[in-house]
Amino acid sequence: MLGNIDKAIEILGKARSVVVMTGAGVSAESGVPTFRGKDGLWKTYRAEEIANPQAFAANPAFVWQWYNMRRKMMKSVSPNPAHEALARLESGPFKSFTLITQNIDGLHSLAGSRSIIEVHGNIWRIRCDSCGHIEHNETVPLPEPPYCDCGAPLRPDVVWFGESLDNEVLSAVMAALPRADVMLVVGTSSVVYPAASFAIFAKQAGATVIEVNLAPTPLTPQADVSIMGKAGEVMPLIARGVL
Ligand code: BJW
Ligand code: ZN
Repeated sequence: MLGNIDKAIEILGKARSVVVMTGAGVSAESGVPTFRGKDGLWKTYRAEEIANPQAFAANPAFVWQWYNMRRKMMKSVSPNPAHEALARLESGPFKSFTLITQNIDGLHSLAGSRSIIEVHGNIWRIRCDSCGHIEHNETVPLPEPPYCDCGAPLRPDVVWFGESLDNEVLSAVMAALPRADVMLVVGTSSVVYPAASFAIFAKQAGATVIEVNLAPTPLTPQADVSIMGKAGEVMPLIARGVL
């Protein structure tokens, strides 16, 4: 593992433009359960069965039970050394540094990262698909479901299966990827599209891909450097070596 960390430090040391992509594994050491693997079930339902617009239309109360449970849990957690190391890395000697996250928990922002693109939304915003109302809301628990003034049920402002990513968000991602010298992919299973395609796109545009994960993923064969380890242990070593 140390050899590959040294390689990652050397590559990042020469980079001008860095794009980081994070997933649930980065928040795992803060106590936020990941989606897949042994933690990925809630009342025997998979995330795919709850995080979709059909489930919400059929049973908004059920979907809100899941979100209330997760909002309560996410309110009680703090950034871990992986979030903190990524925030420090942003102040490194780079021309540009963009952090793309699939996480909706807001922990990168709490850790001090500034250039963040949240591709799957944020659990602390709720919105109305009927009238377009959107608000920041940290109340826990919310009614199941909460209702908009227009009478429609409010939903979390997150991206569910079968829904498109926000156009402005995608534009920001597509502006960052082709410029990347290095694409650092941390704690994601790389199975959910289109997010899983971002590292492949960056690699095809010339980026060196570094992956940090506890286990191999579908991206691993394409990664130039693969570091198997805990994000909370590996990222501080990388940040210390680069800064
Ligand atoms: C650690 C660690 C530690 C643990 N240290 N590492 C192309 C091909 C195939 C399918 C599709 C495709 N295009 C679209 C699709 C359909 C679908 C999809 O991708 N399905 C696949 C599952 C097959 N995609 C969509 O529907 C997307 N929309 C879309 O494409 O729109 C256009 C379209 C519409 C209709 C039809 C076709 C196209 C939207 C996807 C939205 C995903 N939303 C969720 C929920 C967000 C809200 C919420 O949280 O409530 O996003 S699902 C869930 O998965 C969440 C995550 O962001 C996302 C990714 O998960 P992540 O972060 O990778 O977590 P895990 O748990 O999977 O992995 C954790 C990793 O960490 C593991 O590898 C561990 O080893 C590691 N780890 N501890 C380091 N300490
Ligand atoms: Zn409304």
